[in-house]
Amino acid sequence: MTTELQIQKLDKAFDQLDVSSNGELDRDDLIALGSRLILGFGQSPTSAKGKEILDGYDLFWQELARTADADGSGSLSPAEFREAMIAAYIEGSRFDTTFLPLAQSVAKLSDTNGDGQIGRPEFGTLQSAFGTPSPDIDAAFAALDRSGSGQISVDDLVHAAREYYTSPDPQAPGNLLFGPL
Ligand SMILES: [Ca+2]
Ligand SMILES: [Ca+2]
Ligand SMILES: [Ca+2]
Repeated sequence: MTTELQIQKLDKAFDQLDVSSNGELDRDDLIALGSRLILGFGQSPTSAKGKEILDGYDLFWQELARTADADGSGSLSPAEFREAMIAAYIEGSRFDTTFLPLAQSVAKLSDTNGDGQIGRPEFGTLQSAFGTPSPDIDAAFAALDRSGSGQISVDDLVHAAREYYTSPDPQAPGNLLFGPL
């Protein structure tokens, strides 16, 4: 059973991922988002970190397209995307195989000095790539920095991503990964 909350989060995710804003998600959208992240953090797409991100988005796309492109158009409608995400990551057990590696790569990219922590400026760079408006970035940071230390650990960020994309729990802090829903 997928809840309203889960569907709300997936619909918001679709809008973020549809970089070309044409109402359909395709591989180019994901590669564009990956490139935006890489360039945002001052890396080159051919660097080790850059390649890891692009490979991660490619794997994610393959997972989504494998079963979900019902009309064979090479792109996913919001409904096809929702079904694919539910099948793979909410009802299915593919998260650790085709989503976790991507979430880890993105979190590691965001930890620019490699100390395992992500500060507000790095978090802002990350969120800007996803198109998150500034007030929402502040709200997301406050929700995820539960100790109020001014840092979010790489592990906590990855955990928040798992909660955002899969959890039915209305209290999960990760629901606020991209600000208030
Ligand atoms: Ca698109
Ligand atoms: Ca399609
Ligand atoms: Ca850091």
